[in-house]
Amino acid sequence: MFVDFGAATRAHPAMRGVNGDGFVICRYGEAAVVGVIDGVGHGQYAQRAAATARREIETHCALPLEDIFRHVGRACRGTRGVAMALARFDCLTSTMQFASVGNVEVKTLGMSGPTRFVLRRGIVGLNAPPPSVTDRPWPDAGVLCMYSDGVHSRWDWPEAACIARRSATEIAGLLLRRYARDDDDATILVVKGKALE
Ligand SMILES: [Mn+2]
Repeated sequence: MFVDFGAATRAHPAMRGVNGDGFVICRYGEAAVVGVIDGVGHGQYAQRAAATARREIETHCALPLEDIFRHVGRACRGTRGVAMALARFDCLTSTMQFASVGNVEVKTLGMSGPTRFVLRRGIVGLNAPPPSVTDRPWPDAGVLCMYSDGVHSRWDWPEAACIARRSATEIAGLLLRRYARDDDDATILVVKGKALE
């Protein structure tokens, strides 16, 4: 695979390990779909919503992102719903797609051209509009991070040497330790281009 994927997540410190966040890393063929999911609120009902969403993404990961969102929306109707961001990386074309509904944010490093993505408001499973899907070239030296709102929204990347030395999983763990808030579940997913491996 031409990219390295990794993630770190932990529950709200008062929730005894019951995590209402989740993530998915789903490789198939020469592509992968990755995502961060935040079940509304925290505790067991948030966990149930996030687990429902994760199952739907894994089952339908080869479909277009809009269709995955539709499946998750339908499956999560009986739950509290989720905020969710998904990205697809295509190895054959060196491109990526991104779509998000709710408060999962994204940050990139080393990408050429515009790096802003459309984040739609709403809750998947409740009142969400269809996501707006953005297509971008994916550079060999690109780094992308998706994170739930249990992570402070303003933070700085570690220095380049640190990113080069560590795996995506290690970088996600490092960012989570530095920037997770203590009043919510927190999740960070990191994607690292092959030139950095
Ligand atoms: Mn949250």
